[in-house]
Amino acid sequence: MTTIAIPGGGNSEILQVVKATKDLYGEAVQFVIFDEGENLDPSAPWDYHQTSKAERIPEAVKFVAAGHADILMKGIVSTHDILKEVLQKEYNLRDQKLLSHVAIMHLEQLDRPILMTDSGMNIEPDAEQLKMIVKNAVKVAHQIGISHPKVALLSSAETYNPKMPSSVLATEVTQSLVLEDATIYGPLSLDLALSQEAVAHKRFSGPIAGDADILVVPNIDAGNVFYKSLLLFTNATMGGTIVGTKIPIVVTSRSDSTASKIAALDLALKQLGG
Ligand code: COD
Repeated sequence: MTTIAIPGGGNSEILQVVKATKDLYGEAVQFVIFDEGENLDPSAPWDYHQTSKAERIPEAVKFVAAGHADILMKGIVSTHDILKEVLQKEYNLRDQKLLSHVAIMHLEQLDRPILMTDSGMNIEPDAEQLKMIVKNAVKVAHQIGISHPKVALLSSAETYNPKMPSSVLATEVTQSLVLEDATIYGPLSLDLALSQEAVAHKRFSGPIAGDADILVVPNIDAGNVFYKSLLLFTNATMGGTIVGTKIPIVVTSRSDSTASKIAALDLALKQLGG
């Protein structure tokens, strides 16, 4: 049985996700909600803990840190607030030196899921931080069954340009990070990372050519604009998790569809080996 704690989960959007997840997984999952106000639906398939508005995040994180839940999932609360709480040393929730955001994207145009990192936590990573971000994402790729992921370090073009910080960052990481179980390469533009047509058109050749499994964005702004563009203008299903912690953390945003919220939860369950 997997227990999922959700601060700010006592609302109709999260209830929909809870019900849909229970339909999929049945008794294998249970939900514990921490929220202000009365239980919206006493017949809902969740345990409801009524707290003050200020205490819902700390109470949920304490619950997870004490080992009572396997996954922490963000309800309708701020991402910044939940991340700040998780980072508090007293909870001892860090597993890796750097925590990072990994999202899964199911795009209609591709026959495989793509991971994207970090569009949700680290704001402006330097090369050392980007290497840790890559390692965290490679681990997730292995957990979802991609044994040798191709990791594209995104920039605006495929060439080194000392005036373009993302290309400098990508070059530094490509030159200094070698993993046995992944191919890491950049700078690469998004089209050359994902589109065989673009690769053919530009006559590009390289270790990654239209077949990336992991997209690494240079900073949170690039990642967030990319993520929200897909969300607004395509039928992509996408969900994010924070990794590098002892337990996966599901990060959804209010505007995500129920399908996207379930995709995020599914990604977290796979990280547990479920
Ligand atoms: N991994 C491990 N430790 C970290 C990390 C990390 N990614 N980030 C900060 N820390 C540690 C620091 O070393 C320090 O010990 C402590 O946490 C506080 O660090 P600060 O002061 O640099 O950071 P905060 O507390 O102001 O903010 C950390 C956040 C993760 C909350 C911040 O980076 C943030 O707001 N990120 C964006 C989140 C967001 O808004 N996402 C939604 C939009 S996409």
